[in-house]
Amino acid sequence: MINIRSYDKRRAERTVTLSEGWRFIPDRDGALALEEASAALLERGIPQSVPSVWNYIPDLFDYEGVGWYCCDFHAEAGKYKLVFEGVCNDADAWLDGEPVISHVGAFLGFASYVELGAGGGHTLVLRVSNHTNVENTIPASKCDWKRYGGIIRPIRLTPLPADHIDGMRLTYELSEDMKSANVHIRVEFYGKNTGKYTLRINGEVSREYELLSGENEIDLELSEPELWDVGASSLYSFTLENESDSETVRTGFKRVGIEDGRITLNGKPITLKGVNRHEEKHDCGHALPYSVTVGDMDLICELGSNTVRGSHYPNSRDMLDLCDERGILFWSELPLWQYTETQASEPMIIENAMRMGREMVLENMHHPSVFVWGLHNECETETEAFRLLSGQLFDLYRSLDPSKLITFATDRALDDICLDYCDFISVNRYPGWYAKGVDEWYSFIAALRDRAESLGMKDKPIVISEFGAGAIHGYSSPYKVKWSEELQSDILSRSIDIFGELSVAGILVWQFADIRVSVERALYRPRCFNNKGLVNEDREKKVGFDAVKAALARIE
Ligand code: ADA
Repeated sequence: MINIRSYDKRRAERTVTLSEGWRFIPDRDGALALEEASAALLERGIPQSVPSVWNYIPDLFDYEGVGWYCCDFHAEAGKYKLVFEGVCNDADAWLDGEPVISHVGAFLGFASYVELGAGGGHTLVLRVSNHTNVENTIPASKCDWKRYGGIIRPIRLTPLPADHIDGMRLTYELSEDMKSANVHIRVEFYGKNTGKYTLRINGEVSREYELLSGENEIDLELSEPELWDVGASSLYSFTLENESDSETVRTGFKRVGIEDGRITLNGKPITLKGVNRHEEKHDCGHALPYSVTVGDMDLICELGSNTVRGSHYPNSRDMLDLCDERGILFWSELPLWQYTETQASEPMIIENAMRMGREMVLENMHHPSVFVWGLHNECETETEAFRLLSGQLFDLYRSLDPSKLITFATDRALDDICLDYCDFISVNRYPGWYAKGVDEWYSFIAALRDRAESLGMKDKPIVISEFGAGAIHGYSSPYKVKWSEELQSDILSRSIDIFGELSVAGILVWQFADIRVSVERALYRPRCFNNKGLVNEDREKKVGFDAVKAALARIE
């Protein structure tokens, strides 16, 4: 198994990030073969740096289809690991004219081992497609965000010694009193016979291991681990190294659970407070510079959040690292957004959802911030087809990573037949904005509690995974008219006060920032943005930001 990311300092120092010198051409018919595309890239390729989306190239703002990228670089002969941290959506890659890897599915990393026969100049070519349809792609063409195309996350090339390790996977169990942790490390050793490696924990030598060719298991006990917690980010690095090779996994120890209708973190009840956030900005799409992610996290912390829902797809390593470091819980989900019964019965969707779900878990499970895997969002979970798919995904996540919770966001909780496939019930609802008044929350939550009790799920916590209202930044109205900042602020703070009265287990505002949406939604999304952000697309605060901050501070 090839793992996607390595935090290892020594490997990072040798790693080349292929960020400059790229060229791009659109392939409007999607008909070009590698040779033709390579010639066209040489002749008229548009200079690009990577990560980026193609939508900001003149005339390509709404372009959906196929695009070709190439990059010339220099490297010595030898073995390398070539890591693609994410493209939108599908990719085929060739190195010096030879196919290296194909991958289907946006927002997930993939990697390949490559052998460079000679040192000198090399060429990497990528065919990227952001094609979607309503039948069998994930995401589908129906979604409430802009369908960007491009290489949205870094591409890295790491030299590997002839004998090397890869695919380090760490799991742990905390003892009942959380005073010790049993740690299991699985790692592949690629070498002829055996390899001597030293294990370091936070830089300190722990002990030596003789790894055998193939898969190895290391078990150890750690006493008195400092727990990772909200606002207290104790991180541990586990490094296996020798004179020529090293690999590191960074993680943290925590226990999430459900007790008496509450979510617990390290044995203590916690109310989730925070935002839904799209990894998007109006001038760079999903290819966010690190500085933007840091700025977003500063605002999220300033709001008094302890949780971010990465709606609606797996987020970048930058974002998860920052959540790990700042002690912010993270909810990770697949972009199965408003899928229908028909889609859930489509073999290709089921196959891709299962594969992408597996990839999401294996890629992100070491991040201590990740506390819950999300199955899907606002799907037809009143149907048998969704019961089947939800059950399959639930079993997959639980078996791959039993240390985290599982949920899905439903907008039909009173009819939902999949609620047994979540550890806490997550509801999306917009009283005060799309329908009825904010006070509808009282009757809705009462009805939901009755239903949960009748299903034998009385103790399942209820989290408000989405609520909100739109506001155009700078649009002020004393009458609190639709789209005014005052109305948004009012709906949000009144809702939060009601959630406090009703003692819900979590409150996640829709949404952190205004985002671009797909063009067919323009007639009911002013400016072609989803304007329910607490900040606008330039991260300027709306009136609701401070109101939400004050309201969240009133919640225990
Ligand atoms: C849904 C959906 C979000 C967004 C929101 C809205 O709840 O999950 O992605 O579209 O509605 O703004 O209406």
